[in-house]
Amino acid sequence: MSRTPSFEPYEGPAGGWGSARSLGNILRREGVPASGTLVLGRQNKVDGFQCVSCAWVKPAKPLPFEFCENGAKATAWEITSHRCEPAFFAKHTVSELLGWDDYHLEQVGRLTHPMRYDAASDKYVPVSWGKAVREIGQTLRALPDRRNVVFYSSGRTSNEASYLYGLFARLYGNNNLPDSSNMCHETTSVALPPAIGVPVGTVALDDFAKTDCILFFGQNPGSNSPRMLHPMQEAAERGVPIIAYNPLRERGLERFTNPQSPTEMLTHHETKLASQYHQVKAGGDLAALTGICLAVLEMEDHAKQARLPPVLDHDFIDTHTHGFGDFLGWLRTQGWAELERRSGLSRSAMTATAEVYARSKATIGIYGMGLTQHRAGVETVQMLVNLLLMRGNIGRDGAGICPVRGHSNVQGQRTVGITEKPELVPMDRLAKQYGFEPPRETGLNTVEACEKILAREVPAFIMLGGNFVRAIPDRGQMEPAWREIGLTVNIATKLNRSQLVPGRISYILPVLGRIEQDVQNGPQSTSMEDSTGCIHGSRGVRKPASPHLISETRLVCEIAEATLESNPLTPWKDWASDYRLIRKSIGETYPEIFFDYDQRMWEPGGFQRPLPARHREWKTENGKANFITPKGLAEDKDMPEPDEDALRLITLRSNDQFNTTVYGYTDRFRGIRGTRDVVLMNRSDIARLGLSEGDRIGLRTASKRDDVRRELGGLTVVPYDIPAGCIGAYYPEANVLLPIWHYAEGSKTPAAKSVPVHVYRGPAAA
Ligand SMILES: Nc1nc2c(c(=O)[nH]1)N[C@H]1C(S)=C(S)[C@@H](COP(=O)(O)OP(=O)(O)OC[C@H]3O[C@@H](n4cnc5c(=O)[nH]c(N)nc54)[C@H](O)[C@@H]3O)O[C@H]1N2
Ligand SMILES: Nc1nc2c(c(=O)[nH]1)N[C@H]1C(S)=C(S)[C@@H](COP(=O)(O)OP(=O)(O)OC[C@H]3O[C@@H](n4cnc5c(=O)[nH]c(N)nc54)[C@H](O)[C@@H]3O)O[C@H]1N2
Ligand SMILES: [Mo]
Repeated sequence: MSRTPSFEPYEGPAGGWGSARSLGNILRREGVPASGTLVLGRQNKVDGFQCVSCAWVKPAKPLPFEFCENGAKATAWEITSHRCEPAFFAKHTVSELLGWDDYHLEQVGRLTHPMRYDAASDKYVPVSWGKAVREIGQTLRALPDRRNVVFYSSGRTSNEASYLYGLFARLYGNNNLPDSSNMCHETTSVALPPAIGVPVGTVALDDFAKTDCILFFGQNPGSNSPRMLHPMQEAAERGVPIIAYNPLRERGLERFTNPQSPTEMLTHHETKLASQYHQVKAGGDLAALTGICLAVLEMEDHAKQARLPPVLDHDFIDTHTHGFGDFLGWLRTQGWAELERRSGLSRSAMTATAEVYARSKATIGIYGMGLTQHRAGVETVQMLVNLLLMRGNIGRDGAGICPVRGHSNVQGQRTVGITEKPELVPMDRLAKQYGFEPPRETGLNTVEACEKILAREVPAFIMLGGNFVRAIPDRGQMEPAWREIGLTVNIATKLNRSQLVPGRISYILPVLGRIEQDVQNGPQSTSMEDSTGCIHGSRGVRKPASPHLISETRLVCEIAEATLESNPLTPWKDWASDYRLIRKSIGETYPEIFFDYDQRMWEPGGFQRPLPARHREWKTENGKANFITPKGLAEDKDMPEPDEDALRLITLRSNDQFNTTVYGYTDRFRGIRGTRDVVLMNRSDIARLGLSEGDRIGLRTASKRDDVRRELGGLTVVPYDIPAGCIGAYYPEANVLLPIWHYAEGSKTPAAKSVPVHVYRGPAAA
């Protein structure tokens, strides 16, 4: 692969030929044989497997190829012919591997054998499954204090394995079940329940066909949920306005060529997507949304004066909502100058959005990390709800709120009990079902688990998937602390950095991926929930990468059995042999959602969990949808204000990665090739700071709270169309700059989209 850096604007659309070429490259590189490409035809189909990439809807009537460039890359990554075997570990010390980058680590291939860290040789050495599971069980059992043992999971794990993992943690004695969603849509899970009574979005795929306005805040479908571009394209072609708020001009929001349409490909047909594009300042959405609400209110005032029909949906507001009076009072005290300053947008831009919104009969509000990963993330999501409620846009066809979830089963895990919050779990039912007294104390979320690790108080950390050490903030401090954990268990499919920072006892336990056949007592299937609350079955189709792999579900059962007192009500062996029994148990714990689970999960399109807000039943404390007034607009008290030189760093995903998995060094849509070590900067900032294009610089966190040095060097300055004062750099490389205390208030989601930093010129990093 060419690693000569180049920076040239990309002229193509999202999708199109660029997408077809990029996919061809990765299939070749991963050595996927022709038979492997047949696997793609089973992706997201009834009786096939659910894509391991994002959580976007799996439609009832799929396309012939219901996958996108990045979904196919994720498949190729899992079915790769490369292997990371004991011979590889025999050749390399862990210290040496620590110098490798994320791309090269995962590129070694699929893990094949259980491995245990040997401190004397600084290498991982093979171990038998029996020995590994026994030692983990004995170590956990022997711990004098179980309160700070952590059970992390990443959002790819199936409902079946997740349910048992949550049960295991609770039987063990705590609710320390942080998951990747703590770093991502936890803000959604905290913001939505008091507002509309559900923790998830209310929009179904059908709504895209019925909507007449789409508002898009801080989500990048071209890279992170490309199948979403199909319903968006259909909407755009029907003339539906799509309004984007994003500091960067993301190609996937601008134009799209459907790579699955021969005509579009041959004629280079492009659909223009966004009809308005507003480059809001990072963290400026609370002000921007307030501005749109204020403009709607001004239109209402004007309509009243002119005796025109009202702009607000008064019937809806009166019948269904609470808090409108307070909200209105607050809104009337907001001044345009302040809103413009904080959002970085003009009054006319916000008013232009309001005008389209006010004409629409059914609006969908979509958002992603651009809203959730900020200090005021919770209030910002609630402000988007306020805007939708003003015109009754929740609980009606073609309308609603649509958080675009990340990992393919991150939503389902939460539904079946992966949470540190005991109030979200039917503990009384668990108590009865399994004859024990579940812990009622709130457990640790991701940030709190990190704090405990920094305080050297965590004796053991189990990681069911993911790459925790690489994904979390404050890596510089976390890695040394991580080494002092007594036991770290990495349940994984590929080599990653978390495994290279071993605890005192450390294991790598390799498991089957979702695309692989899982045969226990007969072939098994699992299930996942997509972004729209639909739950689907999934059946692996490929031969496993190695005969030594076991399934995640079985592994959870084996570790639980080796750790816990035996209990006839928890039949770990039976569960591991036949996953239908797990689904039956899930159905007993959650009868309202998972009745007839085994049949319904194979329905085309899956089955939708009950979402009362979809039909205007509000499961909030007061039985109403609530307008929630923010405390104020001072969006980020961690930002050193006023400080001319401080910049807001947005940590970004490229089009060639899935979280910490780096597929390559081509961020095609942003025209960045051959490197990830860049800082995207507005030309005026480059000039103001006395820099030039191509300079090598470093970033240093502007911390007001502690004197920890957080630095990242060796970055190349790339002029970019990004608002002045905001800069971009890639995640996870930039995580070393993100302080653990910089998170969204209320949800503790790390505020990865505005890290206060200063630029320094200094020695280039290695
Ligand atoms: N191929 C691929 N697919 C993925 C992933 C992946 O890494 N690769 N990750 C998966 C996961 S776990 C998740 S959570 C999702 C993430 O998907 P997204 O939610 O799209 O997350 P990001 O790419 O981090 O950032 C989203 C967008 O927010 C914009 N943004 C940044 N700051 C602001 C702001 O202050 N305001 C506004 N309005 N916009 C802002 C950025 O420019 C970017 O376009 O995708 C999932 N799907
Ligand atoms: N600065 C900054 N930090 C961020 C973000 C950001 O935008 N900016 N985004 C945050 C978000 S949204 C998220 S979700 C987190 C991601 O955090 P995680 O979910 O913890 O990380 P991933 O990179 O998705 O995990 C990749 C690893 O998962 C393992 N894996 C893959 N498939 C399987 C499987 O089927 N089973 C098992 N057991 N293991 C598997 C592989 O070994 C691979 O190395 O990062 C967060 N961190
Ligand atoms: Mo995520």
